[in-house]
Amino acid sequence: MRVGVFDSGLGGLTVVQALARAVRGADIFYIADTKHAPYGEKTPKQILQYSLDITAYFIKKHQIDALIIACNTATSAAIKTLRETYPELIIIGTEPGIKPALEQTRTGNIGVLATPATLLGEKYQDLVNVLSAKETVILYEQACPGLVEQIENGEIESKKTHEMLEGWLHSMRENSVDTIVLGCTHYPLVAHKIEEIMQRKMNLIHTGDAIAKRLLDLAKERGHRNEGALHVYVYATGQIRKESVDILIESYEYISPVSLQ
Ligand code: DGN
Repeated sequence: MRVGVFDSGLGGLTVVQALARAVRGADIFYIADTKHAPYGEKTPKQILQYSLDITAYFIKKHQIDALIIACNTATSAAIKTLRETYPELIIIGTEPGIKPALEQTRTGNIGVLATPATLLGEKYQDLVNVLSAKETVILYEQACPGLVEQIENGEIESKKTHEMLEGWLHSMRENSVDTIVLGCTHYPLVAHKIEEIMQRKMNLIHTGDAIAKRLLDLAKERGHRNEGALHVYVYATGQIRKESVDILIESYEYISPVSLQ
């Protein structure tokens, strides 16, 4: 099986990490679209165009069987059009894990951290509207502008990142939030900082494992066997910090940069 995975930068590698744990017998091609990062502050039209360009590249160069949009922001902006454009392709998107959060919370107070574009997107609003009609929970939604950039720049342990997170998490800490949805694939990289600031062990919900499971189910339906060796190839459209890739992915071939033309 040949799988294309993309995100605006490093974040989608947290999804590749989960794939590497679950999937065998596959070639995984990852594109970090660092030339256009962060997506969170681009228009839906721009994000759709980047997603179409990357998918066309994957199909032309790597003949992929499956596409994983390892980015909440791009999923909101592009999954519908991508599915209409490529009906034969397995296409899996990423969405904030509100449903698993509902299963795990004890206090009923759930935090959601995401990019501004994801929280404003139609897809997220639909998800929340359906749930809020049925469930008695309080959602503390918090956009985190600038956090993706801090992570991309290798600033995870910096004072500035700490202060940003402290500001965003303050009301969650005061209001017995016990479960936080990491609604951006970059945010698992600051999971330890979130627990430190919340001063308690949290249920931190990220979506990599659910995506890996979905891929295996769909691949099986199409007759792909989950056996053999796994190869991961990492490409970037602009700069990428190799040290950060090394922390996330144990074994991969690194080829950078790549031009989508
Ligand atoms: N990792 C992307 C997401 O899940 O939304 C980040 C998008 C961005 O570049 N801001």
